[in-house]
Amino acid sequence: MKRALLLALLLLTACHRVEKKDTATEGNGTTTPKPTLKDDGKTLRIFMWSDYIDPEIVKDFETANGVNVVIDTYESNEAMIAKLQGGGASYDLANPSNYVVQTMVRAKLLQPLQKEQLSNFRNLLPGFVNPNFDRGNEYSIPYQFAATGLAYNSARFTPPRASWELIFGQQDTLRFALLDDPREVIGAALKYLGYSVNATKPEELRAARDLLRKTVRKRGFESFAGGPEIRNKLLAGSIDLGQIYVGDLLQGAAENDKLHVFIPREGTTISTDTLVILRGSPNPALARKFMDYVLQPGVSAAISNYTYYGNPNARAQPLLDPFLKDQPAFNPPAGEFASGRIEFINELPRGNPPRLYDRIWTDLKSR
Ligand code: N2P
Repeated sequence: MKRALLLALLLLTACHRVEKKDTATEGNGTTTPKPTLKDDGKTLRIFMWSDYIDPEIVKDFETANGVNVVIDTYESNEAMIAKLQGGGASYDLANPSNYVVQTMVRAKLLQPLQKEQLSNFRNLLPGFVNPNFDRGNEYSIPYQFAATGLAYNSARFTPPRASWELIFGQQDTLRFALLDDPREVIGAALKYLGYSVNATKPEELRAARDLLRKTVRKRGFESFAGGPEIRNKLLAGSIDLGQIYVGDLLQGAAENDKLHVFIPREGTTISTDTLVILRGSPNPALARKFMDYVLQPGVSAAISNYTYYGNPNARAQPLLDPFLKDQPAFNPPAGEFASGRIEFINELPRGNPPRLYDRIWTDLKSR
């Protein structure tokens, strides 16, 4: 598809995104639980990362199946899990990142998805099947993958170097925002310090904590925010730099060519976001039907062409917009993984490490 056509399509579809944000909690990226609705067999409820699906694709599913799809959104895995554990909200599907799938299994939040019933499962790229975080794909299918970068608006500021130093270094004049996402923020600090995004050594985590404490004390630190919110702050000029999931920025860059994103030279995080059926799903059959639908090559490609996120579907690859294939942050070259520059966030070993990460995050958020 030509870029101009893509732009026109984006502008058209941008007007009717399906996600519903609850205004009562605007700002923290989650929505308040709705009273549990009695299942009518005709409603599919999805809890998903924000700006992560093409509304037309959802509409087509509704029309083809005579059902209603309700999508609520979140900005971090932690917020999603907290809401599910808080009860009161009842969804069929959720969209966790690879590194919290087992956490959710242990918390008894998921039910096996019965992948033999998914006729389109075989369309997936082999590298995304039977992943280390969910052997046999018992609970999850890959949905899209996402690297995280640093973004700016060149109408206001152009960074002299593609480095995390712009945020973590000595400078104290740039205004910046960080993702409201603990593994991303701690991961970026670890990467800047030359450590793994999955570091578990207390001394490495202490160094990241000290660096982050200094960082949020800088005059230029504006806020922790969700990806779409950071994109909007860059557009509005209220920040010079923003840590952001690359697709969230590319969605904005399609509408404003002054928005840019780069992978800092020290490296960055990447994760696969999945679809899972929740244990309390009122309508698991419809949930499975939706999963099989997004595994169709045309549907899968349309979602990535709209959201600008990485696509795990082999048969969707020829249908992806060429603009995306040229984005190094969309499809990082294999060498970037081999060198460790781009690192998958993994689940932390159980025991002390998760507590250390939690403590760093609570400490930062209370400042
Ligand atoms: C979409 C963010 C998806 C990437 N707004 C998070 N892993």
